[in-house]
Amino acid sequence: MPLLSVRMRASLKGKHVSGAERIVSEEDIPSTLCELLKRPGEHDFLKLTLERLEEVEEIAFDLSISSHKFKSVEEGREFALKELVRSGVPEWVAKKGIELLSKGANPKGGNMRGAVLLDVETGDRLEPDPGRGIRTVRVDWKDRSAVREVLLRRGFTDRTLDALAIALKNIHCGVLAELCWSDDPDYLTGYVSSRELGYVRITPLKEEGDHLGGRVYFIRRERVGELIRCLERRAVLISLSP
Ligand code: PML
Repeated sequence: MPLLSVRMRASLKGKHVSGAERIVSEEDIPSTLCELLKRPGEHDFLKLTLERLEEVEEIAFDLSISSHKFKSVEEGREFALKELVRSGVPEWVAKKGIELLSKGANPKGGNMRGAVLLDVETGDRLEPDPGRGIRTVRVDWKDRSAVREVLLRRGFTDRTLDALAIALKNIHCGVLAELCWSDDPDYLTGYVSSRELGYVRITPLKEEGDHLGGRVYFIRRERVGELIRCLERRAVLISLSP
């Protein structure tokens, strides 16, 4: 059965407020649209994109999840640094990633819409447009409601559900390690993920009220073109069993 990517993004006064994506069959389009239209909260612009997918790759959910709580942002970020180093990122490159997210990675100030790509060897930024960054799209869970139920039962959140899917696709495409915390000023949990360590949730990675956040992907320069194509173009569905 043909599958479609359904993407929603909403903004208020030019500022991004909400985004979501589903990969569904034609018959599920009406219910998916209703669900996505309920999500954004206050907005003055909303764009829906529906796209028929030629090819969808299925991958298995094969990452462990762990959660770590700290008393302060300093301790949380110190732990994130250690986890990035344990994933093979040189300490100074990992520090640069943390600093970029904490100060706002957009060269024009503030957050980026997409992720920063950092060369693990030189620490150079490799996004073709550093104001936009690279967005991991065309990814979803094969059985979203079953995975959601399991994650919520374990005390995780809807954000974990979406972030975990992105982290899995990133690793599948060749990202060596990822660092992420939200730009939502009330959501203080972020994560480091890599093939070696799995999905490592860390609280807090930012102070309450802080609007700065985003994603940094640590990658190898020689694979950058192939990696960007995979992250932005290849459609991936994640299943709970192989
Ligand atoms: C988690 O709770 O597992 C971390 C999710 C980070 C979400 C980042 C985002 O929403 O942009």
